[in-house]
Amino acid sequence: MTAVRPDIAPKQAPEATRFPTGFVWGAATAAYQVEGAAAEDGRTPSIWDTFSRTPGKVRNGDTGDIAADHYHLYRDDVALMKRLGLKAYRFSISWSRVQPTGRGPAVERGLDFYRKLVDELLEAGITPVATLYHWDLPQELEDAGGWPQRVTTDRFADYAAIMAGALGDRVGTWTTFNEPWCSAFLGYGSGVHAPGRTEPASALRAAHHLNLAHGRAIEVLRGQLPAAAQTSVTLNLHQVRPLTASAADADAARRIDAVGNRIFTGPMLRGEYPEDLIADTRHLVDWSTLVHDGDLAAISGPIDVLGVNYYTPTLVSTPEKGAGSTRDDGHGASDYSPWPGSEHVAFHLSEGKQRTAMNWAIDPDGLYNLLMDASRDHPEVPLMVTENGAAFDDYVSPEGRVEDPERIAYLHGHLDAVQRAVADGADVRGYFLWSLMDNFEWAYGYSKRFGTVYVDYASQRRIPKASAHWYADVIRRHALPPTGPS
Ligand code: IFM
Repeated sequence: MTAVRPDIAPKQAPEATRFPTGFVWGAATAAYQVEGAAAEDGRTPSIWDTFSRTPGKVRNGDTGDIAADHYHLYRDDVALMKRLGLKAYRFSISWSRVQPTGRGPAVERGLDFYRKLVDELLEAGITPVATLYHWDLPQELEDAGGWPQRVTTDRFADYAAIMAGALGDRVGTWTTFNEPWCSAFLGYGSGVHAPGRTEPASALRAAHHLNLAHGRAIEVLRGQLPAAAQTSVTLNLHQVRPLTASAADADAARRIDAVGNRIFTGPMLRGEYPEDLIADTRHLVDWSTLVHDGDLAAISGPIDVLGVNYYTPTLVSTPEKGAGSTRDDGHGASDYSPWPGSEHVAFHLSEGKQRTAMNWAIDPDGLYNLLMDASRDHPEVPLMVTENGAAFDDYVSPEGRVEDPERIAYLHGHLDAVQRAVADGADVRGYFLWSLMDNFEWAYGYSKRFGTVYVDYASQRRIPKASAHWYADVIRRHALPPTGPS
């Protein structure tokens, strides 16, 4: 995605404009963040189980052992989704629950959980949207080298075949990876995510193998799923902005766009790695041996939908030598850039914007620009907003309510941005709020609440926040309320 967009000036959509017919309203979660039942029915540890047990890696020593106990409470959760009027539920599958060692035959008890979840959703009239991988690699595969090793793509293709066989008759929309950038660069670059390795070259190798695993899984899914099934990948495309108009800051934005966005969109949607990325990272990997003949063709097989996740823009500069970075990406401070090929780039907090509890600037125009950029750069593929939302310091009032006007304002602003992008020609097919309910926010543990439904972790009681009722109203109207957040 390009950094500066003088050609696209955001404008206000007329109030109460309805969303397109068929626009999908959903909410999303991920297996490790909500399921719990970490050692039940044959599940074995994933890299997140190991990482969260490593002292100092996750705030308060929190783990996903119990999380929101969705594994046991999924029926109640689906009933709640139905009451809120959700039309779709985006969930991910825990690989080590269905194929504990990441190899060999599947465990029926693990598959049964997802069969039952999907049946419950279908019964409630809610479309299931399954993601194969949301960051939780089986630990045994990490022990064998993890994503930096090419053989992991073989394992992923086998796993995709297992899941297509188990759920292909009832799940119509499949996503290979959620935010492979995080798996590669937070997992193997900065190490603030599992498996916690700090090896820039491994991060790049992981990125290529995640791309290849995506392509191979798409081929497997296509071969096994009914023709009407939709395949996709979800990327957290960075909406990169240079701090100033200087050439040095423009170069910082270009580098971050390369290693944050085009490293995935290039091979997946154009069948090539960007030349500037290869040049910027040549000191770390030999791309000519990393990328084998046939890889790019495999990676660029057609997909039906591109999922995009957006929370906040990325403001970058090339600081003078010796000047410090004010970086805070919400995923933990780091003394060096986790972005190979852009080691000297500094990250900044935008001034003058309201912030969420993650300290992320609230900037709906970033979503508008992201959607417009993506539809300009890849007009052949429809878009789906697969995650958008915000963490705030929610609490239960003495009356038992959770008022979250900031989240309502956030959602209103971002849905307005979606609507403006649609009005200006972007083919956006739906919106998934992150998250259905409060959950394990990775290195932040349970300290950050992204849910539109509050979870009291002591009792596992669910309390729909005011934003859940507001979102239900938006879904009912198929439009934003005319007067804005109440
Ligand atoms: O909670 C995460 C999710 O797992 C992936 N996208 C960003 C969310 C908020 O940080």
